[in-house]
Amino acid sequence: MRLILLGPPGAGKGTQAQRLVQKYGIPQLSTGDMLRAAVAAGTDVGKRAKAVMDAGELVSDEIVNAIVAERIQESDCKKGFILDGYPRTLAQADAVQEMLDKSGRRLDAVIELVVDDEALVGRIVKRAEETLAAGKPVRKDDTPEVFEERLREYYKKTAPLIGYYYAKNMLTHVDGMASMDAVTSSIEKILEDTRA
Ligand code: B4P
Repeated sequence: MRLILLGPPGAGKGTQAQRLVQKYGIPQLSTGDMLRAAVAAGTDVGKRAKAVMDAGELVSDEIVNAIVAERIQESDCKKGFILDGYPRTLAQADAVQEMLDKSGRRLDAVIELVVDDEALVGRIVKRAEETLAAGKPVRKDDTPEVFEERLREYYKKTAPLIGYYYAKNMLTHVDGMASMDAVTSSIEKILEDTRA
């Protein structure tokens, strides 16, 4: 199964991807996690990405496409994968198509998690407070100010993907305002229908 989870920052893409990993046994390819790992490891990619991520902007297509192209070739992706937070631009969507075409594979579903802006900000503030209370380091991009920029980037660069996948008749919406369990059930239902 090959799936894209689309949606604004804080919509719950990562949360749902982790649950689908448990159920379907396919890997979660989160570009956010990969980039944060590169920053933590101090690699060249990490050094180039850090300031951009801290400012709430999108890392360059060149960097992100390269890390996904490499990751997708690993053996655990043979059975399928969940793309979480990727693609985020039209150029990245074209890159996904190219990667799939090269290997003769296709996407099974593109699922958009729909959540209103006010709820998104509330979730991010809550996550920052909970992380702080647990004595862990808070993500630099989880402040209300940086979050505003992440949302602006989303509407400018990522939202056009909704029309892109709609035109390909691949897009399904899920109410991301519902509880985490309800969102998971909706996604699983879509995936079962896709496979039927
Ligand atoms: P990401 O790591 O992808 O961060 P995100 O969009 O904020 O996360 P997500 O939607 O997964 O929300 P989550 O489940 O955590 O990106 C971070 C940065 O990396 C970007 O700003 C960019 O700089 C860079 N980047 C990543 N990919 C890139 C790309 N392809 N191109 C360029 N740059 C890229 O959920 C958020 C919170 O909500 C959690 O606390 C969760 O518990 C809560 N929550 C989830 N579902 C809920 C529900 N149903 N109800 C209530 N709360 C819920």
